[in-house]
Amino acid sequence: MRIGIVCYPTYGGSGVVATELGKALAQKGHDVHFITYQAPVRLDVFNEHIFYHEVSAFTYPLFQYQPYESALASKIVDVALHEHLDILHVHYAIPHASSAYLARQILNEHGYYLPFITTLHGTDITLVGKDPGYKPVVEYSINHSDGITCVSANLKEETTRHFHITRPIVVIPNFIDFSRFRKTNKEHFRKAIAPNDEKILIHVSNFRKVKRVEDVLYMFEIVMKKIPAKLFLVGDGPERMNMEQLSRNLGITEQVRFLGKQESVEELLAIADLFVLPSESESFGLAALEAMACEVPVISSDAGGIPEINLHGKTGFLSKVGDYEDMAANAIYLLQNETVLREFRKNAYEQAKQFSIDKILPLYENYYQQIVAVGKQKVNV
Ligand code: GMT
Repeated sequence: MRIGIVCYPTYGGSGVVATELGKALAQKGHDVHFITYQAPVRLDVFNEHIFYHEVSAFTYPLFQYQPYESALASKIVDVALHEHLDILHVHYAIPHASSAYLARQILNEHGYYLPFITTLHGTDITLVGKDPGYKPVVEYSINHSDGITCVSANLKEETTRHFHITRPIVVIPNFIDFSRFRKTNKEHFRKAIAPNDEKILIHVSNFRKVKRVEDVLYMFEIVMKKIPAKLFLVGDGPERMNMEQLSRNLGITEQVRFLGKQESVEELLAIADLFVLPSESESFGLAALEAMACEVPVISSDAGGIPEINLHGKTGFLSKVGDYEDMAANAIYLLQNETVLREFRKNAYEQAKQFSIDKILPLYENYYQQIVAVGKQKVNV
């Protein structure tokens, strides 16, 4: 198949999922055309089946805001006509689904029906999409997609709760590539970082408010009073400065390392004992799944789709959003019980296997085929 993929190319869950999906499809011989404003950060391989088309929005002094949506729709039309795309897959509804809709309408005038699938990832529904400033367009473009997928059952529920959806939504969860995310032996690294055998806790996020990174620090302060421990904070974003200040106020800077954005998170996960994810809202929690694939149990909130990944009392523990004391108690319990921790590590890995790319990729391929078949009957309707 010739597949167009539209996504956010920078750091962020939806862009990562879209890029990894595209790479996996290319490996299976599909031609994959990324249509984005910048080369996706995870597009780090050369493959004869991968193509990149840059969206460049012409600027003009009259524009207070760049009309990116129009530029994207125009690029989709251009790529579809020249590369003969069979299907377009847009990740994150805003503004990708409405650009795809406009492109499909334009192409239809050329006697060419380009079916598109919209994958909803999270904040495009739960935070931004439901805002009255965007809602009518988001709702319309979801309902006029040829296919709709959600990354978790919880996000499907949220979507139908916030929007009047008239078409079926298919849940296709995010996936993990075990060739990258697996436990490796990095004992020398661990010894250098934690020379006194301290336990290592890790949090990875984009440091937005919704991630509640402050709860990671509050819970860690309780944990380190009981157990010698270190905390890695990986990622960057709007809350980073506030979190640095908070760790100073809490007097825990010696034990906390802000590592910024990291290309090889798996190397840090290889030496971690627990992953912490206290989010207020989280449609899936890909970062937690990556940790689990590396045999790291998860201490998390029970927000959104997290319970679909992190099984309470098995692969980690769930607490109410904001209950960092409970998270600390759960972490202490696991860190003080080596046998239980080992069992949880094994369970986390087994659970992650359910989301292996080998299982999830065929779900997308089958769905594409189904949508393409229906689309073939729709030229000029
Ligand atoms: O908010 C983020 O973490 C980024 C956001 C995105 O769309 O780039 O992530 C969402 O999509 C990820 C991939 O499907 C999910 O793993 C995250 O749970 C989801 N984030 C939220 O729902 C807050």
